[in-house]
Amino acid sequence: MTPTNKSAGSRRPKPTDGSNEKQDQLAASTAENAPRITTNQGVQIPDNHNSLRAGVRGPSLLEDFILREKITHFDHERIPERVVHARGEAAHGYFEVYKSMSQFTSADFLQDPSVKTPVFVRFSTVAGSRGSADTVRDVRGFAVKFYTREGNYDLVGNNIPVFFIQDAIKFPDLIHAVKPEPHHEMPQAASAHDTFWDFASLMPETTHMLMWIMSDRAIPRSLRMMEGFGVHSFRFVNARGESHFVKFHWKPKLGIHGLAWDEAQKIAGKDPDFHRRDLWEAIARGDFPEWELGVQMIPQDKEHSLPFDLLDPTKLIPEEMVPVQRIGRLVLNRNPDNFFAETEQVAFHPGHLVPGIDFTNDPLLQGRLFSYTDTQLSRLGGPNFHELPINRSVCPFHNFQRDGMHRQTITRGHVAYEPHSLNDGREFRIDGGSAGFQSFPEEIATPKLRRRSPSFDDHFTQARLFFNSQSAAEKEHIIAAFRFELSKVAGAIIRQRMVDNLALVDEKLARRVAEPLGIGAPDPKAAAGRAGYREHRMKLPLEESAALRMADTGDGSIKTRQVAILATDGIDSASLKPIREALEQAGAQCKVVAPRLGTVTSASRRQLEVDATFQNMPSVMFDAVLVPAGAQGCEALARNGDAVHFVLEAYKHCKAICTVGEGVQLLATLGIGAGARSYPAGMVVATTPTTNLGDNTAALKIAHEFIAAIAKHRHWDRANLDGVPA
Ligand code: HDE
Repeated sequence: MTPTNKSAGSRRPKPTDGSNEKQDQLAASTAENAPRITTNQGVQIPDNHNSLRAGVRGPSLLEDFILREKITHFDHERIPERVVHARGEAAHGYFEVYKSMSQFTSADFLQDPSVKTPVFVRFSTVAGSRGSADTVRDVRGFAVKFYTREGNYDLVGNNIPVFFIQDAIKFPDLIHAVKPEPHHEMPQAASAHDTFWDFASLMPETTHMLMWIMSDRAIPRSLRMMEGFGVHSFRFVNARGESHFVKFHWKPKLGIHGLAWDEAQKIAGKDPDFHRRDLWEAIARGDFPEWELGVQMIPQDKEHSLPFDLLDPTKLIPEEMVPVQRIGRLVLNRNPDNFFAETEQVAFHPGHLVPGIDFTNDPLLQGRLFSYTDTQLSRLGGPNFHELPINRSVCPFHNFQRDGMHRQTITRGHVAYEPHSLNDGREFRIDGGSAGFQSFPEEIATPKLRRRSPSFDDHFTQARLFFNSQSAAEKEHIIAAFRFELSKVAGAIIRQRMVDNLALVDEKLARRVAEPLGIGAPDPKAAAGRAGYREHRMKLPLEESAALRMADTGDGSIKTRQVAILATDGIDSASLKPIREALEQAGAQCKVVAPRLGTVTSASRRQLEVDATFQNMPSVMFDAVLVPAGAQGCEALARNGDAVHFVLEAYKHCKAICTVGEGVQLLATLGIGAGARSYPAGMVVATTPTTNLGDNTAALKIAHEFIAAIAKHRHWDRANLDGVPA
């Protein structure tokens, strides 16, 4: 089968709302396989199984241009992976603004609620290679390319609103420290090693971001369940040239949810593509992920009204101080056709701006403005990457840039400069004037120097605000994460330095982290005496910010949640049916998990289709577990180590569990039997005799309790989790 130029786009029904513009453009470059195989020059290939030889047993011939072309192309199939954010996945969709933002910005895509702007969004981890696991502890990239009618606008953000460093000049050091160590290239996609913590402990400005990265934000349950942030302060500029500082937020409709750390580590082995698969499958079955775009705006003349510097990317603006206005909606509704052509070749750049949006002097952002084009030159092999189908703007582009590697456009005429007069004798200048992109004319009268502003000094107050804002369970997770990471650090001196720094955030936090690390008590004075320490200057008007915790976020639905139904021969399918129906009606995805594929035969001789086995989809792939009734089936499950482990592990990872009738037997290892007076949070144990559960009212009551338990995401406050063997 060989690709032809026939459009693949024609297979899909076309939306009529305008969001189709990019899809139509891509269709022109999309190819289908065809039943005729040719060389790249179009010559038909007679035999794709045998190279040209001198005799059937003789040597291959150099003149075999068909063999040479095929192998040469194969040899060059790889391009350098991104130096950071190498592992990613992407989707197409659209953005629509709720109401005109003309008061604040002239950006065309933020004016008219009836316009749907096509987007391509790429999510990524930062430290790992292209083939690394999805669920590693890391910040996630959240890069959005808007194909607006005025050109491409890229909002290249992360799922954490602050960054490790304040100045771009430290970025190579940060990345060298977090990437695998240079002598043995270990560990892959992990910050839990000496070089990262050595750097972090010597750079107190990393402290705020460290708090976030040690939180469950860094191990998202799904890419569909995380926030996104522009991180830096940008500018909105309206038609009158007035500027507001703006911070961008993406708020996920499904709430912000994390994995348990033990679960994340196990998934990294059981299904390294966990997030990629989750995103792909949700879009494929029509559960389109959604985010709202939020903005925090500060008028230009209020630049210095906050107790910290707006230009400092290690600081966030608490939502209680400047509320987030939700101004539009992002929907991802189409998977890419080809990973390499789209997800790999897409080139983002914070400098891809449209009129009405501008930069600020954030020294991290300023450095990024250089880096992104530079990196595409080596990654995509030349200056024409804007011509790749995924990177082309949907509006036309013209200029006198010419030639270079892989040029696609065939520009006619003999003039490649301006001004010129050779076309028709008239003098020709084609600047846009006031119609073009206008940089905000900020006045800058200041000496040139290599120095950090003192307004960037305080590295601990916002770290403390973040820690104070967490729920009790989230705080415990942060402490556990610090302990885990630092326990992997061989240098005791680094562990000590790190907990000394943490004592400047919160002494109790530092003491708790230090406990199992075999080092001395945290010493805030030592930390304060080291280079890089700056005085705490910031006076925040709040002690905690509810918007910074993950607990109780989202619309409270269980849409797209994965529920495992444990089954084997002899379970009671009648008791299962109404609960399963209620779960599916509420938007959950149920899968029957059994010792083998095929079908299981229920107590009433019904055949139940099996979706997965205990081995190929263990409990870490699910959000909740349902154990149906049935004396014979449940006895068999209780004797099956994999089934018991499934439930234990789900319990340990604080997931909702529901057992019906005899299903309670699977809880024996947890010391939970039928008739217990109370059950741990998130456990729905229906002791109703199996036969009575055919009664819909009883079954529905159980279903609703179970749904409420799943909607809580996780029941983090279960007691004695350390005692559960899983
Ligand atoms: Fe990036 N970053 N970055 N970064 N970044 C890249 O560009 C860089 C930073 C972010 O899905 C690279 O095309 C510097 C902050 C995302 O393709 C590179 C600095 C934030 C992606 C680069 C930063 C980001 C990148 C590598 C410090 C959040 C993936 C490949 C000055 C606001 C985009 C590429 C995608 C990718 C440089 C800091 C987000 C090398 C020098 C802060 C989401 O150019």
